[in-house]
Amino acid sequence: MSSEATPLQPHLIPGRIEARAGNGHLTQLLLTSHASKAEVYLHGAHVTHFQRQGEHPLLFMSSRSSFAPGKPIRGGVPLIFPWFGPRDGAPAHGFARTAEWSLVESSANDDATRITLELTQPLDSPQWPAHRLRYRVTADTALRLELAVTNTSTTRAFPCESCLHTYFAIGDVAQAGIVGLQGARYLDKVDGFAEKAETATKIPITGETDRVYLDTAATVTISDPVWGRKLIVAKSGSASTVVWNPWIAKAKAMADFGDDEYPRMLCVESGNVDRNRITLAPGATATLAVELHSEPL
Ligand code: TA6
Repeated sequence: MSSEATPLQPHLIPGRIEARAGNGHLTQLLLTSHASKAEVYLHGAHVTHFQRQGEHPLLFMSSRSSFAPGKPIRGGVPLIFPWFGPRDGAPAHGFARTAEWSLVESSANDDATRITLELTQPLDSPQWPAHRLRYRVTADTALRLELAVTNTSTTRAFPCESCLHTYFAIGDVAQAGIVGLQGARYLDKVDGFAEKAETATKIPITGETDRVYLDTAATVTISDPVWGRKLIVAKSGSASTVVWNPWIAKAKAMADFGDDEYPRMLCVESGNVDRNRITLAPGATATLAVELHSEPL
């Protein structure tokens, strides 16, 4: 399922929004603002880079990532829709992150550079009601991502999961900490999905960590003492926060992830998954948004 390719040229702005052949000859959009630069692939509407002037990159990208039709990109911000996690007979994390999206809008002002990408299924299919995804990426002093999902079916409700699966670049994950989730309940995927209560004010990462925090709208802060910064994950329209680091064994098991890369990344993901999944009535729209930036520690 993908949108008809639409011409890029009308939406390009020299020096602000440019297009080139990126890795794997996939179309890559370059966003330049006064404060930052970002890179976005039409493949999966995948943000692979965001960096403010004079700072470390905000996002981690695996040096082993695939860049090929039908394959997800490893790192940056995978766009997860309409299901989260594995699914019998289908790719993990849904079809949106391997679909070819279209550039439909763009703008650039003194501070911000913005694009909107779109993916539509115009008609109901046996699996899915008709729907339209519009993903707005804004580069300014922060990286702002807004995913609007519209159920364009006139007859069918659309139960779906969505998640912005952000890989943050970290100096050393073993010295990092996650603040903002104390008191939330989570499913511990490395302990048989056992439901637990988070008691830590600052959550350390000391091994494989794969947790789905539920019913939380909290802003999360990742402290990164090695790079002397904290990463702020503010969100709206999201009840779930997922925390993931593969650690050693899982890192080795992933072909598109370097064995020695796990210390330099941490996923803090914002969405609506598991019992936080949403059901869109015909004609309804739900918007999931995050604002991501770093500050000195
Ligand atoms: O969000 C955490 C997670 O669900 C982990 O269980 C792990 O599978 C990760 O996503 C990456 O999934 P992927 O399909 O991109 O390899």
